[in-house]
Amino acid sequence: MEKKVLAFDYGASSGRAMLGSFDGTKINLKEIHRFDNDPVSVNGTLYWDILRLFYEMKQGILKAKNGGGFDSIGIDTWGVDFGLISAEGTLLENPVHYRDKRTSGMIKEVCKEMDAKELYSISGNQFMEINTIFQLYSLLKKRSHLLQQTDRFLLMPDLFGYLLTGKHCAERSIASTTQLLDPYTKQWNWHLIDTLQLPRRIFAPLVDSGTITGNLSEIICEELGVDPKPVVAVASHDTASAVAATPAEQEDFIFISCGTWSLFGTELKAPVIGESSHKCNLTNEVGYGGTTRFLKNIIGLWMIQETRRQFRREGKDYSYADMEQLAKQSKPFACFVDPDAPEFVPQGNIPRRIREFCKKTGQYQPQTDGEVVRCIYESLAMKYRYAYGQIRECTGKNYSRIHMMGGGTKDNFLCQLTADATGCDVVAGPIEATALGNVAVQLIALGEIDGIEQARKVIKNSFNPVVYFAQPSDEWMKGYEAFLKIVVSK
Ligand code: LFR
Repeated sequence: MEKKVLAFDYGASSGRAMLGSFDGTKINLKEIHRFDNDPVSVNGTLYWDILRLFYEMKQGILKAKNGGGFDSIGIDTWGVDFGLISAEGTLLENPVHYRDKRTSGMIKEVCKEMDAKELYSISGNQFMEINTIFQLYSLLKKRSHLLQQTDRFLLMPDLFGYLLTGKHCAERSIASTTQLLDPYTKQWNWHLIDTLQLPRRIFAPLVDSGTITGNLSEIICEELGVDPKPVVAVASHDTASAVAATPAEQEDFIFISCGTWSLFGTELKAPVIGESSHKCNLTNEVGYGGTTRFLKNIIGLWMIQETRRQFRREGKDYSYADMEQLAKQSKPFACFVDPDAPEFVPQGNIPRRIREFCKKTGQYQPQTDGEVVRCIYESLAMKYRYAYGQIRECTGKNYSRIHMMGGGTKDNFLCQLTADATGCDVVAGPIEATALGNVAVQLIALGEIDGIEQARKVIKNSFNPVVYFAQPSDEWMKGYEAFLKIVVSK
């Protein structure tokens, strides 16, 4: 009998409900519902519109019910963000967006309690202001009354799971984006939590990816007219789901999960935490089956998305394809930025910040829209090359190809630039890696697929990859040297 599972995949700019059907050899994915995820700024704080997002989840469930039913539900989302739940089970405020300024300066504050070297050695996470640890610390320092009223903090996929089932849990892949999880034991890092004086009670019980955490609650079943189907805590960090779906044949592979962020890394059996990984600021996150995702978190297509919004604010209604065309028509290697410079994280006028960055670093300042976009594309590709070198240095391994997955692979220009910059062939796809990973882990939990290796074979069977062959050149070499100067010297 064909199994049907419902995967909710929430990204930082949009979300969707995908119905995955499995006939024993292939997964067929159907998008049944898509919606925007627009954060809302209120009195200077940037929030996620959680009730709207939950409303959309209910619409997805209704559409799945009316389209033939489903056997289980799984949810994956972006990392680090969370909701605060009171002892009565209510949400105390809207979850705050990781791009909100509340974490500004918090790395320094936390490092007064525990020095950066020790913090890295016990967390294995890349230092980024967006991390949960810095969000919670800012709450403790600036709004401790709110933390006092909190019974649990639930990361986004666990929060949606709670709204569906009434059960609290912390799935390990998403918990590993907090910087508060021990990467070796995969338990909450109580020593760190106590050092920062965060209340222990707010940390929910941890569960492995693939655990059935409960059934749809009575109230949901009644409201939507559905049966109490199981909810599976999949590899609920979107990156973990995407990597679970990598159609790799070799044990050692490089992936780029490419969307709002670009996650560049590899899958390992154990964490790599040492001086060079600290120097390179690489992260160790937990994957399906307790694997380690060893990666660099790169700002990704956010730069393109936010630039498009700026162009729109200026009355220029470009599509992504238009922007790609403009970039292609512009002169290559004119200037570079470090996409991960802090000024590119918040919303706002990215083209202006690019020009300021170029001015500050003594480079040509891009004038036309095409030049701005070309600068973003090439800088991203250069940053991939940079991360590639760091991953090789820290793992001591060599890799022959890059698996590029996610929505960003629709962008042929970026795929080709990635191949040319890194000198590695790029195998692009699946575009829907995250949803496929979500579906596959549900199918494993339901006993329909026999483990992750079989899941990867099924996924490989279910789509056609596109290969971009590397065409490295002297121009790329020279361009990379120029890029290194601005990244290292800024
Ligand atoms: C990708 C992602 C990254 C995380 C960033 C912010 O969608 O989940 O892994 O660092 O979003 O949460």
